[in-house]
Amino acid sequence: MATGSARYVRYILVAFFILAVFYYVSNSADVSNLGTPIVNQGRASSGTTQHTSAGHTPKDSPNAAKVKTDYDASQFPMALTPNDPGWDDLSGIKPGPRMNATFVTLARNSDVWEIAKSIRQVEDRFNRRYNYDWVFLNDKPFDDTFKNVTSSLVSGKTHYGLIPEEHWSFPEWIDQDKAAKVRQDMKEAKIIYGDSISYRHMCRFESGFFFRQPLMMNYEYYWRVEPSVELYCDIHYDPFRFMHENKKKYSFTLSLYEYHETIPTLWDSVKKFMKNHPEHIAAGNSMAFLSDDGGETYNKCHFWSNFEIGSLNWLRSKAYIDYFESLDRDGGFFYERWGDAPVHSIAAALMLHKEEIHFFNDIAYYHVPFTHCPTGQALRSALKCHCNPADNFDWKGYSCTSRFFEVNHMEKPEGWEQEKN
Ligand SMILES: Nc1nc2c(ncn2[C@@H]2O[C@H](COP(=O)(O)OP(=O)(O)O)[C@@H](O)[C@H]2O)c(=O)[nH]1
Ligand SMILES: [Mg+2]
Repeated sequence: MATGSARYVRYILVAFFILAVFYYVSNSADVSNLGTPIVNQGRASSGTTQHTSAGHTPKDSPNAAKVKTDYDASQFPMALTPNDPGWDDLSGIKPGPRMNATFVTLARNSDVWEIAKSIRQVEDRFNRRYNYDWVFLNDKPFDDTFKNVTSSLVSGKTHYGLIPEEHWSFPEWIDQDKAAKVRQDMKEAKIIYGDSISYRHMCRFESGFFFRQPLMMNYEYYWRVEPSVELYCDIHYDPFRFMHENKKKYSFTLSLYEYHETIPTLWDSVKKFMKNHPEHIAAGNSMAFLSDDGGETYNKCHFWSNFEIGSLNWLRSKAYIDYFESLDRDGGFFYERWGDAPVHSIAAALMLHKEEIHFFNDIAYYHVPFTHCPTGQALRSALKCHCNPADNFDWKGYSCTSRFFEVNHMEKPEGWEQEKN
C-alpha cells in the first residue's frame, strides 16, 4: 500500500514537472516573439503584451510593405457615384480585395471614451463591411480599459504599440534652455499648446516616426483617426482601394492656413532642404498650393492632418526621410512649435506629383472646430449625411480648398458659392 501511494506521488510530481516545463517553454516563446505584432481578433484583450521594440526601416528595402497586385479590379467594381451599379448595397461584409492597410491612432489612455466615439462612427459608416485593422500607439503602455473598449468596437484586428523613448524625447542637439525660453514666451503670447512639451513630442512623432513603428511596417496605407472626430456620411467604396488604383499617395478633407507664430522659420528650413536635395523635388508638384511667389515665401496653406489617408511606403521613402531629418536637425519642433500638418503637407506638395494628392469630397468629416460637409444636396442625400451644409468650411475664406481646386484645374461643385459665407 505504502509503495503504491509513493508511486502515485511520483506520477503526480512527474506530471507537475512536465506541466511546469511546458509553461516555461510557452512563456519564453512569447518573450522571443516581441518582434511580431500582438493581435486581438476584435475581442477583449486582457493580458495582451505590448509591442516595444524601436521602429526601423530595413536597409535593403525601405518600402517594406507589399504592394497589392494579386486581384482583378474588374471582377469587383467599386461604386464611386450613386449612378454606379452596387451603390445601394451596404449590407454584409463586402466581397472583394482588401489592401495592406490599417487605421492608426495615437492616443493616451485618458482618450479612451473620445476615441471610442470616433471608432464607432468609422465602423458604422465604413469599416463594419471591410474589417480593416487598427493600430493604436502610445508613449505610455495602454491599460486594460483602453484595450478592452477599443478592441470590442473595431471589427478588424487591433494592435497596441508602445512608442520607444527615442521617438518621444528631445534629440541631443536641442538646446534645452533655448527650448524652455520659447515655451515661456509662447505661453505669455497665449499661443495654443505654446508651452506644452508633450504636444511638441506628438507633432515630431507624427511628422517622422509613426510610419516606422514595427506595427506599421507591413502596411502600405494608413488612415489616421483622432479622438472626438465625426464622420457624417456613408462611405460606399473602399478609400484604400481608391488610393491604390488611382495611384494616390496623400489625401485630405480639410485644409486651412497655419498660425504664423508656430512656424516662423519652417519655410527657411524647407528652402534649405530643397537646395540640398533638388533630386527629391517632384516635377509637376503643387508648389502653387504652398506659395504665391514661386516658392520665395510660404502662404501657410496646409492639409489638416488629423484626417489623412496616405501611403506609408511614401513616408518611408528616402525622399521623405531626408526631408524629415533635415527639418528635425533645424530644431523647429522645439524652438518653435512646428505641427505635423504643415510638415506633411509641404512634403506632399513638393515631393509628390500633383495628381498624387486627393481631396475626398465624399468623406464628410469633423474635427473641432471645422467641418467638411459635401457640397450638393443630391450627393448628401445619396450618402445619407447628417451634417449641416451651412457648417461646410471648404469655400470659406480661411480654407485653402479653393486654392487646391484652382491649382489642379478642378471644377468646384455646383452650389459652392452659396456656402462661401
Ligand atoms: N499618447 C499620447 N498621445 C497624444 C498626446 N498628446 C496628444 N496625443 C494624441 O495626438 C493626437 C493629436 O492631439 P490633439 O490633442 O487631438 O491635438 P489637436 O488636434 O492639435 O488639438 C490625438 O490623437 C491625441 O490623442 C500624448 O501626450 N500622448
Ligand atoms: Mg485632435
